[in-house]
Amino acid sequence: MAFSESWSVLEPDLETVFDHEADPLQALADARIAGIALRGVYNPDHCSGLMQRFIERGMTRDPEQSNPEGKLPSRIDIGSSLVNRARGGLAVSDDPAENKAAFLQHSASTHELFSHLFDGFDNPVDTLYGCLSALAVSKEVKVAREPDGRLYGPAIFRIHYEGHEYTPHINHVGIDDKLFNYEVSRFRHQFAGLICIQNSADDGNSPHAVIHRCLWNSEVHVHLSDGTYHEYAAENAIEKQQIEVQPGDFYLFNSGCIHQVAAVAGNSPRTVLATFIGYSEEDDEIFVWA
Ligand SMILES: O=C(O)CCC(=O)C(=O)O
Ligand SMILES: [Fe+2]
Repeated sequence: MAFSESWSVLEPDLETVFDHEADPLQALADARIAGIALRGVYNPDHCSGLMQRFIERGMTRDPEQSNPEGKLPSRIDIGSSLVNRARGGLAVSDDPAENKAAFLQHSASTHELFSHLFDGFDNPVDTLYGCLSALAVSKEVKVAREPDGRLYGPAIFRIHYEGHEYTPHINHVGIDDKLFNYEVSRFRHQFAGLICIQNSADDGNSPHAVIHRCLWNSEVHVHLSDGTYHEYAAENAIEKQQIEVQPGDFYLFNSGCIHQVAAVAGNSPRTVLATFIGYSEEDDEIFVWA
């Protein structure tokens, strides 16, 4: 059986990926592969250097700080999140136009922050975009933007503390979030592209993203909403694949496939540099945002 017919993770380098798939992003869009991992694209020492900087500058909390009643947030973001600002906990209004203006303004501040945040280290956002560009065949990878040129935030650091879990879900601006007033809703497929910055354990017990070979459909939606997805997956023998990564590894998957990450345990927050990616077969642009 050809590698591309098996539901696996392509790795470890670009050459291998292109050996197996002439157009790896199309393979992801078709859910023929679970994901792509490119190992060691970012210096692990710079990963730990950045974590230290975030704590020193008060951008995230020191995991040693006590959290007796578990009241402190289990996830801290550095950057702008479209979904959180358009319709989630950081929305400023009930008016979608006001939320959009506020999101784009916040995104501008993220561009300013990221222009100096990495001073003294390699720029991990550039590394992530470089990986995507290398994987894109005849398409141009760009920071997502509105037709008037206003840019979305280019990427986000998500720092996950003890207890933080992603139960099975999808991420798709059109299908799931219904944000049709944003340019990124034009894309048929949505991917997630990340760099692992810190695992919550280095003994193999850190949680990682698990991708299910199951694209969103209305039947699955019902099971996701009523909490019976696991039963549905077992009954239908849905394949799944864990994308195991180490600090400095890039990984990419179709976020329109059901995916999950188990709860973080312990005092080392699981940290990723994360993006979403809009992709359509016939579109010569690939938009990236967070
Ligand atoms: O942290 C991860 O590996 C994936 C989180 C996630 O669900 C996503 O980026 O869509
Ligand atoms: Fe997700």
